[in-house]
Amino acid sequence: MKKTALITGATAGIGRATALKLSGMGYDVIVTGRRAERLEKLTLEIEGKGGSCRTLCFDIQSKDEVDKAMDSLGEQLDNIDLLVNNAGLAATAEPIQSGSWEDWERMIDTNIKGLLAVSKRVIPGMIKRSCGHIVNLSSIAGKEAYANGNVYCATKHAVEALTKGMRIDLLQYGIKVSSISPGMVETEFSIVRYHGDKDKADAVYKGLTPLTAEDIADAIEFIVSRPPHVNINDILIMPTAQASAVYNHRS
Ligand code: 8X3
Repeated sequence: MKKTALITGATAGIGRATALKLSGMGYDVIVTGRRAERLEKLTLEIEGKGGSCRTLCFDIQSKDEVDKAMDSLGEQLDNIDLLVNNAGLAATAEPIQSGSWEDWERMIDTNIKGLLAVSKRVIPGMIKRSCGHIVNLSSIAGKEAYANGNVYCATKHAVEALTKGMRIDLLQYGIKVSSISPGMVETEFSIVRYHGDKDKADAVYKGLTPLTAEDIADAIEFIVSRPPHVNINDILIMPTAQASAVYNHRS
């Protein structure tokens, strides 16, 4: 029987690459995001390759919008085999003394509360069927704090704690819980972090070869294709030119 995967934040970057990868592996995919046009484009691309794709357009920061979208899935909500909690962002790179409350809330509401809102609706179906797999997108920022990372790092540390807590609570139901923790990946991530300043975003990756969204999708393919008795707890994945959150080798 075909499996179903729900991928949040699939309009771009890692979420989009993961949706394409999972569809290529034979999953029926449900892709979520705020930008309807991009979701439609992704659907056409997946369907053009013979895959099946359903879109849910909502803002993950709103619990009401999440609940409405999840309700619209009807029976399919109880039959999600794989949840990839990808939606997340860094909304700023300011020191703690000058960060804005709005940016902090956006990160907390997306990276922590959004992940919880979607998981809360998907987990009951997994429990009913005593199977399922949740893959949370963490980050090197979930392992280390770095200058000007403050609240973003805190949200990713929270994702780490939630991954561990979910794994313990869901153990008795045979539900796998994994995380993947990337270092530098060149996507729209830095453009969002620097509020659209492309020069600042480009400077982050200047002089080194960052990871691509496809590199992360490849690692997710590995995580989800292990045999039933194997769970990958976490993959910490960095560009060769990055040794830690702060040590990079630039040419
Ligand atoms: C994204 C990677 O290095 O900006 O989570 O924290 S980093």
